[in-house]
Amino acid sequence: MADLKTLAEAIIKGDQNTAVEITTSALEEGTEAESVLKDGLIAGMDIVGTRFKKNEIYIPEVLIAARAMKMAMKILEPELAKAGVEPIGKFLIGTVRGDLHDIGKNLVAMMLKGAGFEVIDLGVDIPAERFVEQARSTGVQLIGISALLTTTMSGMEKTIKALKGAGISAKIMIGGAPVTQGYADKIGADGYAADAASAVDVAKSLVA
Ligand code: B1M
Repeated sequence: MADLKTLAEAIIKGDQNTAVEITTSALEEGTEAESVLKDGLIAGMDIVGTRFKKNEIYIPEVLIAARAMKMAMKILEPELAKAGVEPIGKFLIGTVRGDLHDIGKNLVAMMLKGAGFEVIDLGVDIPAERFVEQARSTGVQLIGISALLTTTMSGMEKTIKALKGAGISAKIMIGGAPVTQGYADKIGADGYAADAASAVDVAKSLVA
């Protein structure tokens, strides 16, 4: 019988073969897809997030865990869709215009997926108008903007103004190495997170 605790442990260790094996056998044995997601994959990623926050593990371990989660999710996603399992929220994310840094943004996106969000990743160098257009067409509840350069940070303010000006009601959170809570408050963002694990906590609190 597939053991979801062992599945969570495989995610924590970043053991993608075991993660895929247990996910497959759990589904074959008739375990509900939602339970595999919550009690196996998300349970594992929760622990990864907590350890990352406490500096017990570092970015490479998080990336390896996220890769294992991604492989297992490939098997699980069609079953979740069949079962009509809703994500806990829809999150649109991108790196601001003029900025090509995406390692941190990708990590945030992976952790959000790990926590049960549906993530629409626009990529890098995203102008304000594209955020607006995509927010409108996808109907997301949350929008995340990342910036790594002091020279591109002002693009976040422009993007927030454009989103609010267009009447988009989604909550907006920002992050990236030069960004601070003070800056987030100044430009009218609804949330700020210093790292990928905290981004999950902030996102959850904004959709609650
Ligand atoms: Co760039 N770069 N870079 N770079 N680069 C920095 C950021 C820099 C600090 C290096 C330095 O000078 N010491 C500096 C910025 C200085 C400043 O503005 N204050 C810099 C510069 C100047 C530049 C160029 C201008 C260099 C040049 O060409 N002269 C150029 C700009 C290009 C452009 O964007 N237009 C440039 C280019 C590049 C590469 C393309 C070579 C490459 C990017 C590759 C890629 O991303 N695909 C690169 C890299 C790798 C870096 C460093 C070395 C590493 C960044 C990184 O990935 N960190 C960086 C120096 C450094 O940080 N040591 C540097 C790891 C990542 C996991 O952390 O992105 O902070 P981070 O993400 C964290 C948090 O910030 C947070 O969570 C993440 C995970 O915990 N977070 C969010 C991020 N987004 C979030 C969003 C959220 C919430 C949290 O909510 C939505």
